[in-house]
Amino acid sequence: MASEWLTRARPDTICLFDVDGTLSLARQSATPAMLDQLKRLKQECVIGFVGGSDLAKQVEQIGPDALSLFDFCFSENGLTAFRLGTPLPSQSFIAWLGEDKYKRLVRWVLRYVSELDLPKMRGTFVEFRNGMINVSPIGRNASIAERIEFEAYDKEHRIRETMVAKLKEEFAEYGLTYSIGGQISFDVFPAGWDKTYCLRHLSGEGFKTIHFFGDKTFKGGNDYEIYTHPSVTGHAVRSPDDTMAELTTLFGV
Ligand code: M1P
Repeated sequence: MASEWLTRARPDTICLFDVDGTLSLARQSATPAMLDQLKRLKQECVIGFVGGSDLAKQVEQIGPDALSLFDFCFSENGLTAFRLGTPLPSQSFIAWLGEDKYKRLVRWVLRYVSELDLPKMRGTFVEFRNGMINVSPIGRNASIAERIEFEAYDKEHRIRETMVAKLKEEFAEYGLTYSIGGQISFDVFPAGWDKTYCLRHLSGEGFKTIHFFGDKTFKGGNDYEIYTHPSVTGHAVRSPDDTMAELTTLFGV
């Protein structure tokens, strides 16, 4: 058991949280009530978040104290990771895939997106991150209202699902996973670099119970793998309010 956790009432327990839809509404800020509850929870056990987004977006949502509030911060599924504010070793998507294969992939994506006829298109169709790329048919510059519109349009016209199916066919030999975790995009990363990736950073910490809370726990959702992992006690939530209610039930905080 790492000595840093001995001040917690349950030092062998960690609670991990997805961000969008679990700690906050999609791409919005966590409420003061949620942050207060997390502070109370931190007296009970160790806490961490694990999201698909990059750290900058998570800090925008959780607030400037994100790195000190959470004992573990896992961005891009844990490909970028911090323990008590200190960076942990990471791996990179581009080093894993190689420039040539990456170029073929990104050129295909941009060509495919250029031929879509969507009601609205904005900018940044591919976001290059450390551990993955994020592909958005409408573009990452969409406003909150445009996100909501696209999500509804996508539900009806299955734009992302169709694109992912075609990518799987076209790049079958690449060994990639495609994960639709948010409203306007999907993440692309090496098979196995899903949210379970973060668990390797916890080995040696002495945790007997690893709770995970997420809203996309269904098969195909980006919380599914960690939610169903044999070492994890998974909790499916419907919203940040639901997460808060579950924490009150489980920990009395
Ligand atoms: O955390 C879930 C997802 O959040 C964002 O998705 P979107 O912009 O589509 O709502 C992205 O940061 C994505 O990478 C992430 O998985």
